[in-house]
Amino acid sequence: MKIKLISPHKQHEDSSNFRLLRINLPLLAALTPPGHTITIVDELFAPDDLNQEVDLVGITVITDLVPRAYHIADTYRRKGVKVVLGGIHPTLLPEEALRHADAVVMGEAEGVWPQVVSDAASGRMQRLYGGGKKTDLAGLPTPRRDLFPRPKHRGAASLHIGIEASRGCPYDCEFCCSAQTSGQQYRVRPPQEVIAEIESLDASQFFFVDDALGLNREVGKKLFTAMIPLKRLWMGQGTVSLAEDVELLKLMRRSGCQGLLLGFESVQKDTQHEMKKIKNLKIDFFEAMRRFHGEGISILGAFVFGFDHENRDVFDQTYEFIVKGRLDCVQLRILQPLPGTRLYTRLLSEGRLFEPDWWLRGYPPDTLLYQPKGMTADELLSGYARLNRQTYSFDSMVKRFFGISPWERSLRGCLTYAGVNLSYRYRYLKGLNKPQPFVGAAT
Ligand code: B12
Ligand code: SF4
Repeated sequence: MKIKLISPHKQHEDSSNFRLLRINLPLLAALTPPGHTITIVDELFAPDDLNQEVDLVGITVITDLVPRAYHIADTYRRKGVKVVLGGIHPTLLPEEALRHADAVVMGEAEGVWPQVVSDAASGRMQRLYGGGKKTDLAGLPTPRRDLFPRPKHRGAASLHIGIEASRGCPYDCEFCCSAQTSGQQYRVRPPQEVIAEIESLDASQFFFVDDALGLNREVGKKLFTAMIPLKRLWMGQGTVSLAEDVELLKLMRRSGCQGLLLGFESVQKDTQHEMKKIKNLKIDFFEAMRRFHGEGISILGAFVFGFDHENRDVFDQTYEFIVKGRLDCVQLRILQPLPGTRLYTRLLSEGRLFEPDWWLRGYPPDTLLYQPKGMTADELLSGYARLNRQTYSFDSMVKRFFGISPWERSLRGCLTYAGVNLSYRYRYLKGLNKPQPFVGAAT
């Protein structure tokens, strides 16, 4: 069979921010039994050619990309091509996905994809696969990155290669679907297998796609120690609690860590308790930032606005922390009630969602989709817009730059700092980060 694996992307959105060579489709390709021809299309780099002759199409779907993914699926099905949908969104809403597919794979592909392919080849595909037990991460095949189309246009140099060292997250933040998709058990890949994969990469820098890198500190220390001689540069995402362990931070730095994306979510204590994410943290946010910077690790801090316990002071308090904590870069978001999360179920039962199936309409990420509680919709949207303006101002960029001493920042670090901050500023000025007032909100 000719199999095409597609990662959809919004056709109108500027994607200059962060380019990642993802691992899910290369992993799927590696799991495919021999005897089939596979192509991978990532629309982040070029739109899919919907006229190509293929026998089976597999599409990975996250909620943000549902309209485009369903459009591609419907187009192929109209031509008689069999379509399989998989990934986070079909796992959470399989019934909805089945309206646009011949088959849906729920959960991780490792245990089921070879079966899906052989069923498709013999014309006996079932409607629903998977949803069973989680994958043992020992012995995962090496993702077929060789099948990934390498972009040749400007900016291709900033492409990061995705790699994973763990799956799952023990926390259960109300707004997150991780518990339902990756599970609450934190599973790690054996460090020697991760090392072998890094050694096989023809790249000097990569990005760990793990939700919570280094959460198992013992395994994390083994991994980072073994990475030191490889002399690669990397970034990843983790939780603020990593800063509790200075030895771990030192090993991360020595293994080539350039920066981490950390979900601070909120600076207000009541909201932190509402989320249950950060309540057992043994150090405060400022001390955490001092420790990361002390090891030369840059921090992209992520904050979310619109939690029920939050009041309108949160914007000034967040800005104060961003500047005093000298955050290297900042990602600001309005809370999004993703389907399948406890937040979604609660807001739906409280009658506070403006449109229960909002993801089918393709709203931009910062649309206010529900009636807030701790402040009015107007206060939330205008406070959020003000904070964006302040955070991405040149004044703030200059003040934050000195978090890590300029003598400790490499030339590359300075250029990255400028590049990332300017691209966020550009996004904001272009309106991508401006909140969209939603018709129906009580102001
Ligand atoms: C790396 C990452 C990014 C990267 C790359 C995005 C991407 N689309 O890959 C960046 C930083 C750009 C990013 C951005 C965003 N992200 Co993000 N991201 C991740 C992260 C941390 C890892 C993804 C990954 O590679 N996982 C490892 C692979 C192996 O897992 P997987 O993709 O789930 O694939 C497995 C199965 O699902 C299945 N599978 C997947 N696809 C398919 C397809 C078929 C046909 C089959 C059979 C099986 C199958 O098989 C795979 C192997 O078992 C996940 C969290 C997570 N742990 O998954 C969040 C996550 C995907 N992101 C999320 C969100 C919300 C976003 C943003 C919307 C944030 C924002 N507000 O801007 C944007 C959207 C950008 C966009 N339009 O692409 C949410 C999605 C929630 C949802 N309901 O869809 C997640 C799940 C985080 C979370 N827990 O909330 N993200
Ligand atoms: S810590 Fe991060 S990945 Fe884990 S449940 Fe909370 S938001 Fe999701």
